[in-house]
Amino acid sequence: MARKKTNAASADVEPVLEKGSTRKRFSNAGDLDHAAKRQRPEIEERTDYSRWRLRDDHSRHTWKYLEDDEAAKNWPQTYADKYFLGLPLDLPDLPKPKGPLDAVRNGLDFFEKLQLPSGHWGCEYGGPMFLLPCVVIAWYVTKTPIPWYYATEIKNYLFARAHPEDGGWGLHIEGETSAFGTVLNYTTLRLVGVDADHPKMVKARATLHKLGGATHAPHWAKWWLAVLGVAKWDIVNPVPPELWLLPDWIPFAPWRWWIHIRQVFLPMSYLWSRQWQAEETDTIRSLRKEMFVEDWDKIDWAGHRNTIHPRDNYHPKTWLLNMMNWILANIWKPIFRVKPLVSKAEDWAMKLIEMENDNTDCLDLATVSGPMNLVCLYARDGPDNYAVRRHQERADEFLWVKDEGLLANGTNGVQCWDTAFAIQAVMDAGLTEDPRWRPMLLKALEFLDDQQIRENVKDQDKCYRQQRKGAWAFSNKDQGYAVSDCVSEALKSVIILQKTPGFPTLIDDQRIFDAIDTLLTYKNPGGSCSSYEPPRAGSWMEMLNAAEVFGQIMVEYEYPECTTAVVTALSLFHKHWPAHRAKEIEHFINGAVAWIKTNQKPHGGWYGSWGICFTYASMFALESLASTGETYKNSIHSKRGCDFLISKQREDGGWSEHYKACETGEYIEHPSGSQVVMTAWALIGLMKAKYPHKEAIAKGIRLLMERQQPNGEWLQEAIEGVFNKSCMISYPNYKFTFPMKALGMFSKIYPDEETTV
Ligand code: LAN
Repeated sequence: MARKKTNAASADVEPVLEKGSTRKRFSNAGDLDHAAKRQRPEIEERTDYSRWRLRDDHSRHTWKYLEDDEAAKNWPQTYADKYFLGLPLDLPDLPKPKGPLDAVRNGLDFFEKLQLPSGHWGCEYGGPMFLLPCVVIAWYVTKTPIPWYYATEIKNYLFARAHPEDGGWGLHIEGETSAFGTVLNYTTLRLVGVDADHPKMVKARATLHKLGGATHAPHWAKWWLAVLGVAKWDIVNPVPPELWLLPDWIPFAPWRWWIHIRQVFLPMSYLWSRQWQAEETDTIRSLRKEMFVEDWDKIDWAGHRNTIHPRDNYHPKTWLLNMMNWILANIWKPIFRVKPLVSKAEDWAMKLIEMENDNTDCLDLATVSGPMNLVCLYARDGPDNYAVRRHQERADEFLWVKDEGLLANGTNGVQCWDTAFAIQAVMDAGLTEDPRWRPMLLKALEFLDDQQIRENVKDQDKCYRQQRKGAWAFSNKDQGYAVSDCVSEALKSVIILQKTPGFPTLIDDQRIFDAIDTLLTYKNPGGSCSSYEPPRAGSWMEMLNAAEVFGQIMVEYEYPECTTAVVTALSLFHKHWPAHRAKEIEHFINGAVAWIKTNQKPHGGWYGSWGICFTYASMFALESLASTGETYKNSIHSKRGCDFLISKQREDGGWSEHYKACETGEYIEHPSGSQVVMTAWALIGLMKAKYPHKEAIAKGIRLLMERQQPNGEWLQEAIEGVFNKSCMISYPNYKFTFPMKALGMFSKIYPDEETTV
């Protein structure tokens, strides 16, 4: 069946499994080498960038490559396509801003062009260098054909992101070369068809060998190599699915873990239990020779279970975990893993994966668990199972194409999150009633209306999910995981617009109450909020953190960012609906603000877990304090927070924090100088706190205006986001939304200064 011609504006849903017919499948699970020889992706120098289109099916992103000239002509590239692909937009210069509000207008003029057909803003969401390998290895072992245009741009992206000197890869795009990054990305390049004797591969391999070879990679990389058959399973520390059979009251039972580690551990444990390996191919045989410093047949696999390069060892395994691993590998596995127990554990693990399939239509939580689940389903059911094919199809939603090539995003997008901030930027500038921005805002509101989650998941208790009715996810309702701050930011944006004259009430009171009811479930005993769920166990669980490369991954923690978002959403709601659950809301807000105070560091700042780092979290914390009337003048906490930020302001008026701050817990300056995003965060914090010395703020505002381009845009600078302390992640839309918010706030607070900044 030929792919039907379409264009970005006609956002009809793609028929289920259409890809099964366009990306030809291998007809049987016979000799992959044979098939691979026929189907091995051809790698070209590059693809023709005028043929890529981003398709937006009600928020589901997929990049299409239009090989057919006619199809390309019928579906022209939009500004957004061209912008994401790094193609020239040829936009005229806008009138030079006379003041900050004009700068916001120019910014909006540009940003409006990036709004996607279903009303949201999207963007690349890359940064981590271990996600694309998850997708590609899963494709390879499940014999999912990789089209030449994917293979070509994967190669281009990974070559573009190789370290300029040693040719290796790090944990994330700005990180130093590590065994994790190099093992996984070298493997990926080989699997998409790059030859081992390509000069860049020779260089990368030499670096890998200097790092000790693949035996020195962390647990997650060893697991993927075992699945691929490049390593033997004995090199992988045990991941027993039996843990899922533990009664819920056990303090370390997996349902208490952070949702991401839970969802990654699940497929990991299933394949570990089965010691499943992909069908052997020439490439796999060759990788065994390429990736190790020792002779493959002589490697002491079990002896290397705990071998790890120091650069990858951000969170060394504790004595407790080492002891448990030893017992599991040497006593539990050989003696106690009797067949009935093993099958029961494997069956239950698969049942939990099936519930995740049902709840997300085979998309899954994020870019690690999705590909892993695909391999599990394939291992159990073979290639023609519906869920296998649906996973193969939906994996495309994790991919993104940019000027450097094709990468994998951290989630299936940033749709609801960035759309909420875009609306708030317009609101903070006082422009929501300006008819110029009405169509854009209305589309954004319609999008949030469409994306509100209307029901809890099926079998909520059985699969240990959090209540989610009335919530918004970070990306879209397909993924469907409520996050405290994503619900809050979206809810605020909806309330703001629906209370603005001229906007329709698309979301009625009952649906707003649903969101509030869910939000109230996020209250932690100490007053704070976490991300997906309230913590289900203490931080002692980090003793069992086996991932080595990440910190703070085992359980939920308390975050000033999430806490603030909830506080401000509840405050706004309470203003408009003073009667609904009023007591609880007041109690929630007071408790949360009290917690924010206890979370302040001795230097006056707050540590951020999702943005870099103290600048990000201090902005939120100062807003929390301001929401109950605590500002620079009347609150010692607010004053200390402002003084902290001011102490970090640079000569040119900007702020600049390096990602190392997230790893070390100390404020560290970025060597490349002031950054617009951090400057905006600091300014917003100061303005929320009513910092009285205008000149310092005006200096930062001037920097934001100077950095704005004549067409209204801001250029990409250093990476903005982080997770699990060690891994950075890009939020490219922040360079629009936060500077516009800061400029807009300034123009409202100092209306007379419009022309003098
Ligand atoms: C995200 C992205 C959004 C982010 C915010 C909403 C900004 C935050 O305030 C709460 C946490 C949340 C939802 C978040 C959690 C961790 C994610 C999902 C990510 C940083 C995007 C990618 C990351 C995920 C864990 C990547 C997969 C890696 C593993 C270690 C499993």
